[in-house]
Formats: sequence, structure tokens, C-alpha cells
Amino acid sequence: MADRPKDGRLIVVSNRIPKGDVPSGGLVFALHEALMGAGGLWIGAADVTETAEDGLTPIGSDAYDRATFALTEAEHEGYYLGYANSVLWPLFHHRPDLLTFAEGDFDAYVAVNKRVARAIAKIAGSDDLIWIHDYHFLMVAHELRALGVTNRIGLFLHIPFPNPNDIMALPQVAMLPSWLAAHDVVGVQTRRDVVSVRETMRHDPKAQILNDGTWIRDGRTFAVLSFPIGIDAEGFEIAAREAPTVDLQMAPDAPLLLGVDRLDYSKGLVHRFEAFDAYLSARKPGMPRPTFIQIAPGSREDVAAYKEIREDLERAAGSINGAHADLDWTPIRYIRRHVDRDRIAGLYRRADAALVTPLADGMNLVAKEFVAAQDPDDPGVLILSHFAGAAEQMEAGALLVNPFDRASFARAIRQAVEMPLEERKSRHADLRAGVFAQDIDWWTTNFIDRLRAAPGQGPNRGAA
Ligand code: GDG
Repeated sequence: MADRPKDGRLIVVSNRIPKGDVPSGGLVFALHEALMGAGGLWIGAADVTETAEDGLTPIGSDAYDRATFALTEAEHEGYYLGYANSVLWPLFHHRPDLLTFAEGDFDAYVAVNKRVARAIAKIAGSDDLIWIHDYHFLMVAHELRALGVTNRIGLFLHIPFPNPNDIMALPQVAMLPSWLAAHDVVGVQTRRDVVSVRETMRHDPKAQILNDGTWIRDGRTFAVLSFPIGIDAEGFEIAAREAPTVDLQMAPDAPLLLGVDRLDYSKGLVHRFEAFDAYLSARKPGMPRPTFIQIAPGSREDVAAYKEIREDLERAAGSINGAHADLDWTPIRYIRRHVDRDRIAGLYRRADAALVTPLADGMNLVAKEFVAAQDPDDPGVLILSHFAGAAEQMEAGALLVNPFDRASFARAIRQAVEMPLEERKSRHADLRAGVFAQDIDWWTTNFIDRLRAAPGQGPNRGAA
């Protein structure tokens, strides 16, 4: 493994870790960028293992080291597909109706969180910074404190935080404040999420908020702050400029609308298709015929709710195309396969509008990638949902929509397609300045600096 810097190395933990050379996907790509700058050790889940042994298996070493923890088939089902993605994910995306509690899932989550904590406790030097990512590991810091680890520990939650009503549907709700309080810094994407965490902490009789906004619980202080994640804006702009041209077989004056999302019920894809349907229905004959390309590679296909959303979406695409298509025109092109990053970058640049309209989303990197990829002299328009975390930073330049309100969403599509060049340029300039200033380096530096500066005050042994 690489040498440890004198002021402590960075230990990052996330469920997904790149096993090959080129990481893809929002979180993984962001962490890769962060570690390229800071160096350190990245710990993630192994592909399923035979036995659940303790310890870490090194899987690569370059600008930073990578290692995996063991995960059995049964744990993959209980911890990953079960508690993480059928309980926490729907709950944190405001969908308590989709919760599926299965016997043993929480036990698997506890077992994996404890194994990860034991592995970190064994290798962490006293000055190392521990940075935990996302809802898969909410208990790891609490376990580390129980093992006597006094290092500074940060948590960054990439997804939204539930409101105080929804959180009551979590059987383990009473434990949540002690899990959160075991960190020194709890980072969320938006100010709205900070308010939601605060609401949950307020219901905990052991927690107290101090005048400066930090919390104290069981003698430890911790901060809850927003750190909106950014992208490698410069890299994306270059990838978009240099992307291979794809012949889309469209009329030169036909507007191109683009959506890029993991296939997930939180992304509002059916609502988006229906709004596009409403826009097409209101379109006057003779107006340019738009094409809407939706890229939505499948994810978590072993979870029932994901099979349902896929079927719903296929039905919607088929019926909308059936109603509006012509011999030489298919309005919706729905692509379920993974598309290479440079092709996506090229499509972003070519698109006249991006539809980024989730029903709930921690941030949404696609909104930022689209802006970085556009030609500033002839930019497209970002149509952005109020419910994307990105709306907090991008409301001035984007066309904000409520994805549940089909008629006004359809009007926003029309406004985007017909927007004059000067307005497009001024909206884009505003968005671009933000995306380039608050990029992935800005995010990493902010979080790490804040974590390093945390007072840190020893273990929280035995706190419940
Ligand atoms: C979580 C939070 C938060 C998608 N399809 C393809 C492809 N993508 C890439 C996009 C983008 C990424 O995947 C998706 O990122 P998002 O931010 O939209 O969403 P999640 O995966 O749900 O990520 C989210 C994020 O964490 C970071 O904190 O913003 O709110 O849910 O980069 O470009 N990339 C390629 N082919 C595809 O087919 N190459």
C-alpha cells in the first residue's frame, strides 16, 4: 500500500468501488476524483464471497489504494438488496409506501456494518481521517466508537434525508440519532436536508443543539452541514467537445430533448414521459418534430419495485409513441443499455434541452454534466425539478418544474424548445459559472477541511 502522509491519510468507505480501471456512475466517479487529489485508501464491497471473513483484501494500488470487505450472497440480499435498497432508499426518497421489511435484513445490515468497522479499526492510524459514504453504512461510526476509535469520522449522505413523518416508518428510528452522533461531521447535499436532519435530532431527548448550530449528544459534539456535490466540470467540457459525432437521423431543425438516469422510481421517468406526451398533444401541425432520447440503464433489478418501474416505463413509451409516431418519426427513443461516457457527453452537447426531473434526488449530477457540456455560444436549456438537490444551486438559470404538474411541465418543454438565443446564453452563463466554481475539487476540499478542523473528542463508548 502507498505511504501514509504525515498528517494522516484519508480512508474512504463506500459500497461500490471500481474493480476495473475506469470508474463510472455518479458517486463512484466523484470519489475517484476526490482520491486522485488527496490519495489514501478506498474500501468497498467485494463481489459476493463464499465466507464472511474479517479483514480487507487489497484490489489495487495507484494514486490511492483500494481494498474490499467480504460480503456473502445472503448478506448481499439482506444488507444490500434488503435493508439498504428496500428500506432506507425508498424511505429516504419519500416513498414509505414502497418499504419492504424482510426478516433478517436488518441483522445482515448490522453484521456488514460491524465487519466494516472492525476492518477500519484494525488499520486506521491515529491521525487518519475516516470518510464514510451513504446510507449503506449508517452504523459504522457508532461501531467504531464502541471499538474505541477516536479518529475524526465524517459521513456524507448522497441521497435526501427523510422528513420527520416518514422517518417514523423506520423500525430502527430510535437508534438513528446515536448513529448520526457518532460522527464528527454529517454532510448532506442541501440546506433542506440539514433542516430534515435537525428535525429528527430534535425528537431525541439526549440531543441538544448549541448556539453555533452544532449538536451535542453523550458528551460528543458533531456538526450537520450541507456540501452540495459537484462534477469534474472541466473534464466533462473537454469530453463533450471531443466526443465522436453520432448520426441521430433527425431533421436539422428538429429539437433534441435528453434524459440520462439510472432506471429508478425516484427519477420521475413516467411523469416525464407523460409531460412529453402532453407537450406533443399540444403541438401544432407544421411545428418541428422533437425527439426525446431517454437513456436509463437498469439498476437493482432484483428488487421488485425496480421491475415495476421498468414495466411502467416501457408501457408509457409504447403508448406515447403509438399515439404520436409517424412513418419517419419516433418521438421517444428509450435506451435501456449503458451508453459510454464520451457518447453521453456528446449527446449532452448536441441536446437542445435536458429533462432532469426527479421526484426526489440528493443532488443529480446529470444537471451539472449537461451544463458543463453545452456550447456557451449556442447552449441548450436545463429543465430541472424542484425536487432535485441541484435546484438549490441552479434555480436562477434553469427552468424549474414540478414533475407532478403535467400541464405546466409540458409548457416548460415548449418554453425550452422555443427560447431565444440571448435568454439561453444568459441562463447558461449563470449555470456554468456555478458548475465550474463549485466542482468536485471544491466539494472534496470543503468536506475534508471541515472534517480535519472538527474538534474531535474521543470515543462515544456504549452510548445507545
Ligand atoms: C447518487 C444520488 C447524487 C447514467 N446513465 C449512464 C451514465 N450515467 C451517469 C450520469 C451521472 C450518473 O450516472 C448518475 O448520477 P446521479 O447524480 O444522477 O444519480 P445517482 O446514481 O442516483 O447518484 C444523486 C449522486 O449520488 C452523487 O452524490 O447526485 O442524487 O442519488 O454521472 O452521467 N453514465 C454512462 N452511461 C450511462 O448509460 N457512462
